[in-house]
Order: sequence, then structure tokens, then C-alpha cells
Amino acid sequence: RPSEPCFMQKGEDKAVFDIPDNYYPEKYQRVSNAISNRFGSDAGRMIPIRNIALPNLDLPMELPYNEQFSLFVPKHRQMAGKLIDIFMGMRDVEDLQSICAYCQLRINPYMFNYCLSVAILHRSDTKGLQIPTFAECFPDKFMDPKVFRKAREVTSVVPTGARMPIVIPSNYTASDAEPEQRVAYFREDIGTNLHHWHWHLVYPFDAADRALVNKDRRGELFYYMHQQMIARFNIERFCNDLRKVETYSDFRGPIKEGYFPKMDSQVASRAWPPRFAGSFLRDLDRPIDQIRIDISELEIWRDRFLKAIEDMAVILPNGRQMPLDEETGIDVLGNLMESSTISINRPYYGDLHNMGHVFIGYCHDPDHRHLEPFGVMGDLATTMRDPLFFRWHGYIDSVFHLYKYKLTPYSDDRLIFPDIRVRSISLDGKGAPNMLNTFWEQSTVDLARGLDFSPRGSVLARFTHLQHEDYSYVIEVNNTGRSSVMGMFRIFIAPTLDENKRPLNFDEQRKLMIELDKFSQGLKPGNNTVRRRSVDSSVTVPFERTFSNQADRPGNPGSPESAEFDFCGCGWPQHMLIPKGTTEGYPMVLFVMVSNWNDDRVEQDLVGSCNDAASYCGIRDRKYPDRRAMGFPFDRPAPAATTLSDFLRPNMAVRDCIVRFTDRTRQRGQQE
Ligand code: CUO
Repeated sequence: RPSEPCFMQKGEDKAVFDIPDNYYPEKYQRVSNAISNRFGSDAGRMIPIRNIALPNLDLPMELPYNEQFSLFVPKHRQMAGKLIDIFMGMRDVEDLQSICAYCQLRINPYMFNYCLSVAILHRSDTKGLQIPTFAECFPDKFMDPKVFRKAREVTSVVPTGARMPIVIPSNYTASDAEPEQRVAYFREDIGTNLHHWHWHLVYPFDAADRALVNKDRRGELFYYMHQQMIARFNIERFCNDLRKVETYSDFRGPIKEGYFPKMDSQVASRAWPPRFAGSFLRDLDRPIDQIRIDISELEIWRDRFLKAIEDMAVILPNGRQMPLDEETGIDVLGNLMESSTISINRPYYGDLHNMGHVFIGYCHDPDHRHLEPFGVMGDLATTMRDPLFFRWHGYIDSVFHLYKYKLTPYSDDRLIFPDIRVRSISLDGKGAPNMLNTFWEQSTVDLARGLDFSPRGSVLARFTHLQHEDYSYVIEVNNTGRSSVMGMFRIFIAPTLDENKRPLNFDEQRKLMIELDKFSQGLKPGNNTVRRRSVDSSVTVPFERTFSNQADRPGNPGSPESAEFDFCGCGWPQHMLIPKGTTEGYPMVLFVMVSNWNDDRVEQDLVGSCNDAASYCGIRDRKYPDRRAMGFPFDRPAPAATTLSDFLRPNMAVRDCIVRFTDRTRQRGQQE
């Protein structure tokens, strides 16, 4: 178990909290001096901890210290909501530090870490504070436990400076006999999982302070971010000769995918339970989690969603109907579906998405007779590892699409930008023109914070992930008007062939369009050449930020630069921007649209805010920086278009390109 809070500095400039005696749990109170000597003897600095009047922590303390914690379990959500309120309500940073010192040995570490991270992200006086990445605090949620045994060996034998990185094997969860294993590099990638975890940290489910939950277009972003994850996963599947995700819609049928996570929880000292192929969902009755729910309830909620979409109206708690309009309908549905405390009618529409995670997560022990915790589907930090995650979210996504099919297709006046003609888009990279190159790369993370045996110095682990060569977009735009205008550039990429290698029709293809970038740029009258680098994408965060909030940190804690930096933990990992492709070269089509920035922009001050991964994460304390529907112009059907070329307008352009994968591994930083 982490013997020091993960939020504390390790190593040379180690600081130790000087905790009031009454803060120690009873069992340690008699030996508090010995404990503070043990940890304080080599400390460079003592931080005095205020002895404050302690708030009532009964509710969050109901979760045992060594249990798993899940934000999908309603009871856990309530406990976490309460703890977030307590952390948010502390008068100043010293009081916050004090309550944390008190909680650290009493509150379940996963819940503690989640609630403190949410509070640090949202309190005005902690905006610049460092949050170590979750993979550093709880590496057991991201990798093969063999790594920890090796780390123990290395740290007890080899001195700090001479330690070689421990290699984390890739493809360790299944053999080639399991077709789903071909996309394990995507499901089990540390960066994609961290992004997903971080997204939910930025958008918490539950807190007394509604502003934390009720963020601009939150429900719509829930839909869009997950829709993009499914689209990205589908493309990876096509690249690996797998069929599109089959949505999980029959809650009574067998689940054909098994999943054996091969991970241990260091906190619970338990292996994560597997799910065997051919498992079924079963009614849940787990008093320990205060969950008692039948599958029929999921079905009732589902039918109510389908009815709402059919009627294009939802039922309010007072029994009245509220129309789902084209402007806010998706946002209302997203909030109802997720669901969070801003669901407009939770008693009626229930908790469909969260409970789906719970049913799947507990299908191996629905009545707790084997005393087993949930599987990976039950935890936000691990859920993406399971192939079924994509089938479940694929289903959720299909419900949102049903709503989108009800909307009127975009008319020319919403698609065309008069006077603007996009002559071409092309890719400029190292290799052949219009070719994207992908390969394996090995990088290192420092596990030291998350190890329970308190090593001194760093413990590096080396893991393998997908990567691509950086490139630039070159876009030729002609402004036939007489004055300069601002254009909003929207860049997407999609496959051209379906799983049977037949050309995709427009309606299928638009749902496989993944956003690569979105930015605004002035366009003078006449010809303009716009260059934009792949590393500046509005979808991604730089590689370093995915893996370590400590690295290359600009500014001092508390400064606006570092405040930006923390929020920016949310963002699709740059190394996963481009799908893997194939060794023969996978055909894709690149798309750009220039729309009128004057129509699309949101008036707001962005100074001091982080907006470099806004497409999937939004901007902290600000509105979503684009007035159009998320996914525009592909979020709606266009029945008049059979193919993508039918859909094109003068302010759009496409380019066929190839994604070529080279099956070689480079070290990070090494040039080919
Ligand atoms: Cu992100 Cu289900 O909402 O995993």
C-alpha cells in the first residue's frame, strides 16, 4: 500500500507532513512519534499540518480502505460526492492539506485520489497544483503485475543511478488465437486509458456544487467524446481485419467476448476478475454495494429512451413533455443517458449507461457469493481494456444516432461559406506525399510513486505503444471576396472501404469520421496557403503530458501557465492520433471544411485557460469553443449524398491518403 500520499514529493527534496497526534488512526496513536521519525529522518522539510475541527466523514468512510472503488456504483458515487464537497468546502489550502492528512490513512485510496483530484482541478486556490498522473499513483490499473515484482527486485538490489528500465511486455493479455487481441494495443494503451480517466475527472458525476457537474454542453460532449472513441476503435479494427464493433443491445443474450485482465489491485490485494466467453448478465443483488437491480430495469430505461427519441420529447418529473430540439436535444439526452446529477429526470430515465457498466462488471458474481469485486468494466481507469466496453458504448452511441437521424439534414446555407473555395488539402511529412507513417515506439514511465514498498529514487518501466511520424497539413484556400475573413478549419479522416473492402457509402463513412484538428485562421483576399502541424492538433495533448504532469512543467505552481497545464491532462494522446494502418498501406480519406468563424465562434476570453485539447475535453471554466454541433458537419445524415463527393461543397476538400505501418520498434527520441 502506498505508505506516503501520492501527492507528496519523493527523493532529494522530500518533505514530510507534521501531523497532529490526534490525526493518526487509533491503532497508530501510541507510536506516532516513531512513525514520524521513520518517515521524517531524511526529510529536507517539515510541513506543519493545522489541527482543524474535522467535518463528518462517516459517509465516505463507509467504503472499506482495501476495497475497489467504482464511480459507476451509485453508493460509491454518493460517498465520493460527499468527499468532493468536503474538499471543495475547505476554507483555504492549509485546511485542505489538513483534511487530506487526516483522510489519507482512513479513506479508501482510490476514492481519496479521485476526490482530491476533482477538488484540485476545480478549486480556485489549487489551480496550479501538481496532480501526478494517475498511472504514476496507481500503476496497477495500467499494467501487468509482473512489473511490480521486478520493480521490487530491482529496487532492493540496484542503487538508484544504475537501474535499468523494466520492460512491460506488450500483448500479454491473450494469445493470437483471440482475434480481439489484434486491437489490444488500442484498448490497453496507457495513454488512451489515462485520457478516458481524466475526461471523467474533469466531468464528475456528483457534487453538491452544481457548477462542477453542470458544465457547458456536458451531455453532448459525453456523446461526442465516446462516439469518437468508438469510431477510432472501429478504424483500428478495420486495419486489423476485424469487423465493426457489434453493438451490445440484447441484454439477455450470451456475451461472446471473454476478457482476462491479468492485473492485480495493490490496494485490494486481489486479482481483477475475468469474464469467460459466453457469460450472461444476471440480476444483481449485492448488499455490500447496496445494489439490487434486475435486468428488466435496464430494459425499461432503454425503452423510455427509444420512446423519447421517437416522440422527440422527454418526460419531465412533473409529467409534462419537453421537446428535444435540434440545438440542445443531444445535450439533454447525453445527461439523461450518462447519467449524472444534472439528468433532467433521473427517476424516470434512470441510470442506463452507468448501470450497464455495473451489470457487465459484476456478471461473474452477481450476488456476491464469491466475495469478488467488479471486473475492469466497473472502473473508469480500466474499462476501455475490455472489448465489451466498445460494444456497450457502441450501443449507447447507436441510441444517440437514432436521435440524430431525426434531425433535418444541414442545408446549403449552413454548410457553404460564400466566397471561400478550398482548392486542396495535402499531407506533408517525411516520406512520400499524402502518406502517414506509423510504427511501434518504446517509452518510459516512472512507477516510483505508485509502488507500495517505498523505493527511493525512480523506478522506470518501458512500454511499447503505437506512434506516427509528425506531419503537416497544407491547405490551399481561395478567398474570392474583397475583404479578409476568419475561417474555421475542420479536419477529419475516415476509411474509404468497409470491412468487406467495398467502398463505404456516405452514411456509414460519416460515422467513421474521426476529428484530427480544428482551428481558426485569417484568410486574405486571393490565394492563401495554410500550413498546420499535426502536433498542434486540438484533439491531442503532447506525449509528455499524457505520461507525466511533472515533465517540462512550465511556470511555478499557482501561475496561470501551470494552471493550464493541469487541466490539459485531459486530451487524446498524441501518439494515438493516427490509426495504425497496415503494412501494405491502408487507404483513408482526409477531409477539410472551412466554415465561417463569425458564425461559429463563442465570445469568451481564453487568456490563462487551456484550450489545446478542446475538441474532446472542452475548456476549463469556459464554454465549448465552437457553436456548431459537435462532430459538425458529419453528426447528421445527408440522405441526398450517396458518397462523400456528393456531400462536398466549394469550401470543402478531400484527399486520398495511405496509412503505412512499419513493424519495427523505435526508442522514443530515436530518428529513423
Ligand atoms: Cu466513459 Cu462509460 O462513460 O466509460
